[in-house]
Amino acid sequence: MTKGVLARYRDFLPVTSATPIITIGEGDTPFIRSSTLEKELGCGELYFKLEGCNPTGSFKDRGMVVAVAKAMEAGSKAIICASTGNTSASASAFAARFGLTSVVIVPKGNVALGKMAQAITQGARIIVIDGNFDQALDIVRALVEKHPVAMVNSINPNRIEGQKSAAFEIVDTLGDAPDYLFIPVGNAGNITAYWKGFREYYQAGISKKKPKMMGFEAEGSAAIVRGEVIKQPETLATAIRIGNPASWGRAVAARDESCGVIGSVTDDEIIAAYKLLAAKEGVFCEPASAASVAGLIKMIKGGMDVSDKIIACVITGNGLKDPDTALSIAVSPAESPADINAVEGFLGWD
Ligand code: AN7
Repeated sequence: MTKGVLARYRDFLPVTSATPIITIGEGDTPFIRSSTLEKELGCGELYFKLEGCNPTGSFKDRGMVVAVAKAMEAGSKAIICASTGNTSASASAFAARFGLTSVVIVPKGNVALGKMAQAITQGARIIVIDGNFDQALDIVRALVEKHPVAMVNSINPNRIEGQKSAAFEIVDTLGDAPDYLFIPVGNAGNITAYWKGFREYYQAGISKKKPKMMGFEAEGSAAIVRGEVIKQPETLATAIRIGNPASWGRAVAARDESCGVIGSVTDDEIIAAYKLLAAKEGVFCEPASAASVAGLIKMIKGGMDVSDKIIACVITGNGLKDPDTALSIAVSPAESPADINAVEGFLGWD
């Protein structure tokens, strides 16, 4: 049986004798070596951490399992989050499985189709606000001051605790930390969590080094890069369409302490990386997830030499979440009569 994050890493997590060791099968995701891009880009070794293989299709399950276990331990009957989609998909799955009520506040028109489908089918109480993620998060912060409901956004420290398990898994698999960790940045919880995980394993003597943390925001939402809150963030990578990252300061600390970079990539660069991952590696991710690889490509084009470096890119979510984006940039397939000769004609095989 799949152990799950709480059982596997309990010594590093805020687990007490009263914490329920719950799981939906999260964690232990594939860490695969690049077949093509490693050589084409000139990397020493290039790996992808496939977080879209978590049960609800994104890395959020790792943090949610800890946040929900601690909420249950404290006697909560309901959980609430603001979300660009994946947090709501994860929260509603845990709530459904463990008998809690889930409330999710999402921005109108900017949540990918699959994520909405998950939250709806898993029985969340969904409020679609006429506003963006940052406004949704402000509302959730105010609601939890007034009502007895547990907040499961990444400002809940238990979310960060669970998400750091992905860094542990990378070290457990590689035998040490990579030289560089490339990761998309939205609300900046995940870069915070990875950095915490790499630091803890280093301090425990399990790894000999710590990676440079390389976080990438979407250009239209690049608050950290620009050094100012963006009131109207824009990007087709809706998961990271966030203009006032909650873990801003901790992302900057991760960058500075690791001698890393927080940069930005354009939507065109995101889509180019998204297509490359699908077409050259067979990795179908959601657009936001491709920001990690887009950042790597941008840095290499800018002159960064990684020919003897070990690089890990976090692929945060599954491409099936966002079929609309996939189809909107694809060439429509040929339509043929149901006839072998016609099909051969289209294939050029006659
Ligand atoms: C696929 O679901 O913020 O920098 O509300 O879904 O930790 O925010 C999602 C974020 C990257 C950014 N990749 O991570 C939400 C939400 C995917 C994501 C991010 C998100 P953070």
